[in-house]
Amino acid sequence: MTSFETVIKGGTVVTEQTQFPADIGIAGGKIAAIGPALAGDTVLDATGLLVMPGGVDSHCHLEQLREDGTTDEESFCTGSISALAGGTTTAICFSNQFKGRSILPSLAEYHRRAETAMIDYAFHQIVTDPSDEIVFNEIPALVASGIRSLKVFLTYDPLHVDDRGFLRILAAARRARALVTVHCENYAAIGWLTEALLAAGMSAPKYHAWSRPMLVEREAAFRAIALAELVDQPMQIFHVSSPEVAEEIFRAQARGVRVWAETCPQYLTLTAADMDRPGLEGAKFMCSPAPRDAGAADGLWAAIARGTIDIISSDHSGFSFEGSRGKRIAGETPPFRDIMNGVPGICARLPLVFSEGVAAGRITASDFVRLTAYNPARLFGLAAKGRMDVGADADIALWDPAKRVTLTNAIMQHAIDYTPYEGRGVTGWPVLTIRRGEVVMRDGVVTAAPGSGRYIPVPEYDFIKPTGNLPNGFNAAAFA
Ligand code: DUC
Ligand code: ZN
Ligand code: ZN
Repeated sequence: MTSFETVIKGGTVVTEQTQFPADIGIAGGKIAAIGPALAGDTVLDATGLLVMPGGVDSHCHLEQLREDGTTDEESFCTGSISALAGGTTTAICFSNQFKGRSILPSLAEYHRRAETAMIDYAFHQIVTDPSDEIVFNEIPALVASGIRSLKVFLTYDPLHVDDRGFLRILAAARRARALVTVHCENYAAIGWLTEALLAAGMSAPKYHAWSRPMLVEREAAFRAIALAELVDQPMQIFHVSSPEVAEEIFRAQARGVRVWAETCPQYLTLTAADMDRPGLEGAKFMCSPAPRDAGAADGLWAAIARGTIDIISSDHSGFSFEGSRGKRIAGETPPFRDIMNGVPGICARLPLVFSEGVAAGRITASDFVRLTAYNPARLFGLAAKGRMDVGADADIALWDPAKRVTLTNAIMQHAIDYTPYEGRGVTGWPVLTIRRGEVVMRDGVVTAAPGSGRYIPVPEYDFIKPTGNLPNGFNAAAFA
């Protein structure tokens, strides 16, 4: 009888399709067998546990470079610990471009920083300045180096690109064969509303939501889809916050546009009312798009059930509440306009989705696997990740589906000084995490060595192929 290096025995294996009792044999960092009565040198008892793929978090801001030479507070090292504590083994993070500057040196610096990671990782490249040099030389070069997704911000100073710039990036992606991911909010509308709110003396964190209502997101999603359709370029819409935005995506998908969508736990669990707290406390819940009203989460779950939304990522953002690098970067009592947007969630993502989704009876455990590991891996071309198949990387999390945990910042093990989910109870918890066959977290204790994570270069893959449907049959992207 074959003896594997490690065997996970007696658990319930959950794939993106189904679940069944089976053992898992691991050899050489890969899943080598799935079946009954397997033997191994090391045996991990999974009796009563769910055996699921390690989470793939396809939207994480880790150690992101800032123009002043500093970085966001969450490093690859601390972010990895937090990820592994929460059952996530792979993340896709953001290399940044500073306007007027070349991408390639900051990409090289980002690679250097990521060498401390303990999770496996790929990169998205943020493109803020689509000059000729960037779209005709640098984007092809970075795609050749294994970065297959470009991120575009339709709002935010200084990241925002206008429609012409967006079209140039879509065209560059089509030529180079990369996916475009997009932050959809209307820049001009937010600027105008912000000016009006501040002029009216409405500067508290709760007015962040007023400055960017659902309409500005829906308009930008509609426009982004139309422009992607014009170029015939596949696209993923990030952090969908409301069912009305999902509706636009549904209509595009129904007419054959290659557009996919993610949402995040903050849009399934937080509301605009969370930002209405005394003093600056509401800043802990400020992210963009803004959390909506209480009914939005039900609408998003419906969009998930319908298949409009494919992924639930964290959009983990490393901004502490205290100190001068995070939420208070502009001082002690800044107006909402000057408070950093984003909430931490790389650890909390999976427990929140499991609890609100599986334990609450909204989705099955297979749906959970599909939304948090299988789909993110497939849609971003990470062939070895997010699946419980022979030959896949042995990235596995053992979950106790009945374990009750009250979330605290200490449990998150991130570098950030708060969690927006403090005191929230969840049902279901990852008790052991395996990355490429190695046990790297047991009962909250992370044992991975810094630098043991690996960069994943992404080759061309099916989802980034254009459909061939072009207005008038003219492929403008071949010329501009
Ligand atoms: N929104 C983003 O687009 N990125 C980081 C955080 C946020 O809230
Ligand atoms: Zn965004
Ligand atoms: Zn983001």
